[in-house]
Amino acid sequence: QNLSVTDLLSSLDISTSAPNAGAYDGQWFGNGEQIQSFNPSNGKPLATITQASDADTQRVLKAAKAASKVWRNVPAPERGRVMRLIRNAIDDKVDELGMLITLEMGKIVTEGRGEVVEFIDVADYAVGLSRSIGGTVVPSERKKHFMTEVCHPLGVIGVISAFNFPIAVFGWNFSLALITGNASIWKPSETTPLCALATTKIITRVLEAEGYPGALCGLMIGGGSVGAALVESKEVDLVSFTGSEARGKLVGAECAMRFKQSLLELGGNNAAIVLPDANQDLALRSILFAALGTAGQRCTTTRRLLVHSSIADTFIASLVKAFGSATKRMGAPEKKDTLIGPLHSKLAFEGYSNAIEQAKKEGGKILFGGEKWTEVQDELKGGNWVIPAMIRYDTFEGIEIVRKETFAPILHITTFETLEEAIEINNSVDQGLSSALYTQDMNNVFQWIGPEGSDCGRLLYDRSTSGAEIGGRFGGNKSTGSGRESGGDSWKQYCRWHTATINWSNEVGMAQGVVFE
Ligand code: UN1
Repeated sequence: QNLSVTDLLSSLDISTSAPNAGAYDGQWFGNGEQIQSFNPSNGKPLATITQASDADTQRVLKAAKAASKVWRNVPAPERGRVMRLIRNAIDDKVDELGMLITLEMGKIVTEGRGEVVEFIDVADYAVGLSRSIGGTVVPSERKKHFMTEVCHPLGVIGVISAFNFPIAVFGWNFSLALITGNASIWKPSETTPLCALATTKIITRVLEAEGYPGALCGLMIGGGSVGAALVESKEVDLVSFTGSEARGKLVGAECAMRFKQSLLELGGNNAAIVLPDANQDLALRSILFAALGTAGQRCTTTRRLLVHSSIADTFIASLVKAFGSATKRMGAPEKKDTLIGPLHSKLAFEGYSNAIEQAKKEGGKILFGGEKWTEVQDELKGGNWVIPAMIRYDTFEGIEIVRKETFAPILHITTFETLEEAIEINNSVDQGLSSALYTQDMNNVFQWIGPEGSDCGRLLYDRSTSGAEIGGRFGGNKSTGSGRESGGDSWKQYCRWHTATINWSNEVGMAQGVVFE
């Protein structure tokens, strides 16, 4: 914590005096345009990166493909051993990487560190999987036949990640891709390149020390053309994309046109529902974190709050008070007591302002915030600071702004009369990532997770919409996309699957009783 920015960056092998190469294929290089990475809390540049040029991307793609051909023959438990060494190397730098996330993304220290822990957790999970993955043996209907599912690596996994989880989301994909026998190529967000550089350096040093190609963890930093190279390349077998619905729709379509797999983790428009019998103290604290954590910039952030009309006025008044206390602790994210950091970019700032304007036009009543933060200390003047907003509506019906995801701390609030009505509102938007219910009645809980309950990929009860642990499959439904990442059986998506039938009789027995003689 007492390190200077330059010391911190140099402890992670990032230069602040010369441009850092932004492409890696076993060697570091870069011939594209130079970009700078900025600290979002004060607008100051952190370091310069030379992006990957078009030719550079082709070099990384080829190297990854070649590396995948080496790695696919390595037994899975050996892959797991290497994964464990990578996990330990990440763990050795957990505080430094966490602080880098804080500096470059803008999230507070505990959340930055927590994000690295999320990588370590999924790495542990992957190590375990490396001793257990495989298909099942299926009973054959024919005598002396053996039928089994066989899984093999897909080849090269392209990971396009977003600024808000600049390390963990790559960690989810990389860890599963590695133990299932694939190479990865990472295209991080252009605004968090240093997190990607530092992580790739740590991982590839381990790979090389163990005698494996560093290109198993390829990197290409750059903008849309680098992303397009990954999506369009024949060398890439699956694209795992995290980002906006608009962009994700195109990525999904481009992949489908090429018969390429895709995992899409797109927008969330997550609701929390508070019933009259809820533990209101728990609900309040849980919703406060879900709405304000990472300054409202998680895909799992609670964006819509539905409170039963009988408790609405008191509950909402308490939440306004809680927003007030939390906002007093807004400031430099690297300071220990800070709860709310800056927005990551100028673009997010504009998104916030536009959404507030639209909400007002549509009849929303601002209960808290809704403006730029003007009392900001001098040293933070260059940052993207806003006061988190709470906006109340008589109804969400016919209100457009509550139907889209604004990546900023804005909580839209309305009331309801019955659980059925609340579930209908929850399900009425295009997105389907995360959803939370607060109640003390178990019948409500089962209704929530039942066939007529929430349609989201994540169903929470007395828990925040955000802050998932890695053990469960992570992902959403509807316009949030398709596929699942991190836990559960998500690893299966990184494999190609075969059903193998072995006839060890001397008969040409047919299935379904067919006779062909
Ligand atoms: C994201 O915001 O893209 O559940 C991922 C959470 C985190 C992951 C969020 N574990 O909030």
